[in-house]
Amino acid sequence: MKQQNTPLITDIFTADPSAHVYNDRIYIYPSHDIPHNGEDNDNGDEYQMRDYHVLSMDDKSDKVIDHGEVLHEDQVPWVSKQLWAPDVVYKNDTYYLVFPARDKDGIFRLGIAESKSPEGPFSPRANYIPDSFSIDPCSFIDDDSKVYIYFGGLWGGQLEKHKTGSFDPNGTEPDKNEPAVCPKVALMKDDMSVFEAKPQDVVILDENGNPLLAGDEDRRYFEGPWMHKYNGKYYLSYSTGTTHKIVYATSDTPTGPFTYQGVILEPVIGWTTHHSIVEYHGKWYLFYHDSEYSGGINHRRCVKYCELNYNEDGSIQTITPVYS
Ligand code: FUB
Repeated sequence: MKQQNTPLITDIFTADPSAHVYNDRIYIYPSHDIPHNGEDNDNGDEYQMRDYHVLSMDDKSDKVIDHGEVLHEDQVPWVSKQLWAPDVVYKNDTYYLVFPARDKDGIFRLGIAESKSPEGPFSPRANYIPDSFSIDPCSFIDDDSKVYIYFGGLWGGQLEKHKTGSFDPNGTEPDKNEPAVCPKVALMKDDMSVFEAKPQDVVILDENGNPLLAGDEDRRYFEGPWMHKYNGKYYLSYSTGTTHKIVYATSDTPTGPFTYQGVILEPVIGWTTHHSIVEYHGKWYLFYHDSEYSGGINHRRCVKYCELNYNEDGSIQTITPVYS
């Protein structure tokens, strides 16, 4: 298996890795960062991705395969720009790539593209999922085969602009002492066509049972949700954005409420941090990205991985980034 904490590949920049095990291999569905010399801003305009590649690896060799371009924005009728962090779910003998992008009005939506192979290529649907918005979809398939889509991201991801139930270009984050904006979850219909119902808030509570506050930037949700199940508990992990951590909260149900638990990954080099968690051959792994290889340029990121360990009580051991 590729050496831990080193870029999986370096001939293109990759970020936002969603890792899954299919056919005894780890498949990684990342964003594809495009180098340019534009400036960064709070709207995320520097993240100008136009296509997706699929990577895969196993623990028999150190070779990571880049399966090439599997979807390009020019193939998707509803998209104007910015193919951001995707994920994949396998159901109905089909691999569904769920991805965010701006529609023709500049509003982020979630779309679906399908393939019969985990390697793609993926064929996009003509329209985005009705009632979808914002970014960073994580598709979680539960033991009963129900598929939940968790999503949402503040600032460039526009989550705070949907507080009223529709897009408000002037929407802002709540005051510091008010409950934070929640990530969203929607159950997919079994045929993966549409959401069963409108997306719901995923509430994250503190140790006293109160919703995390908007001013609690060390713990409140910012973007990049991931869901996994361990010993019967649901673990929601996410980025805190402005404080650059990957943290997690747990619940006995997939829709919460969740209770904040702690830090999984301390800040990495680069502004964003984004991850996924996967079990492979009895070990757990964290896939993440950083900007080490580009010398700290925020929009030139590389996907890496390392092992993730649980304590006996089910808590996750905090990882401090290691550099090569
Ligand atoms: O890659 C673009 C955006 O940066 C993602 O959607 C966020 O999670 C952050 O990683």
